[in-house]
Amino acid sequence: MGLRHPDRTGGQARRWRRSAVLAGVVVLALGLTGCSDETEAGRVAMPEPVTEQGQHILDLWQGSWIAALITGVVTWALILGAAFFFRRRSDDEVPVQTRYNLPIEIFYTIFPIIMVIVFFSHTVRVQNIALEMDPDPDVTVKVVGQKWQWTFNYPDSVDTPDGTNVFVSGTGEDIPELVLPVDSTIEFQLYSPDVIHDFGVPAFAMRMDVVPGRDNAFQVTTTETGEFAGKCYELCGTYHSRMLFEVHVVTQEEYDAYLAELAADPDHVSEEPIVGGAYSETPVLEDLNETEGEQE
Ligand SMILES: [Cu+2]
Repeated sequence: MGLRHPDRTGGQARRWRRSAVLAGVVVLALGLTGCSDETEAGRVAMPEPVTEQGQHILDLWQGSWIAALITGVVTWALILGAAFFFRRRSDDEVPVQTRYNLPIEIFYTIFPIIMVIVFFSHTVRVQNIALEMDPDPDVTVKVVGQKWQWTFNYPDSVDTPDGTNVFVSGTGEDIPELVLPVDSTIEFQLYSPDVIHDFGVPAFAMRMDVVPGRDNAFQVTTTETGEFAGKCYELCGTYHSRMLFEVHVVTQEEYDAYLAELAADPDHVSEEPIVGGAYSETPVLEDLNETEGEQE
């Protein structure tokens, strides 16, 4: 004797499928309508990207959320649907305890494999875009992460016969500016004289470890002017939280004027880029030392 009534089974299956499809459509519609780059909700909490590479990273981020939501709806429908439609209805009628369902077994074997392939291929594609290096960038900045601030060198940026380097170096109380021209490809070459730091700007949707003895580098192509916050992303010691900097993306004229201004100040000029941590002994603020005991 069959344990389930044949008529009811057909109706149930249809109803179940209909609710699953409906739930999927609702979530997909919500996901797609909220998916505008204009709002933070649409960007799923990611900052508005101001580089070409950042836009690709945002697209990957949004696409992954949509795929994850669709997967979530299918999974929730299977869990809740199974619990509801195959629940025990009376003491006389015990539901079937084991039964093969070949289509579903094939589905949950094949579908995750397809998901992994899709996620993986898009991730690799965007990673390759984010790490692509133009052999001839418009600007090269030699970035030094040192305990516990940043030094930004602009080698060969000023027109002098010997290719003078200009630089700025921050301290715990003096947050440095990183000034970049808009619509330009910028290469960041990363140096650390001491421990591992991590150079990142949320608005670029990009960051990279700054590892002693290792030549890490990446490029961004700026698309918008503005002021953006940057910081160290690797817990690197006592004053890690002070490793902040400001990024100013400006017009080419403003950028040239800024470099000329630095070049006129002997405190910001050196023959060679300062990458070896000559400024790593930057004295930490006295008041920081005084409050150190309280912080710990
Ligand atoms: Cu650091």
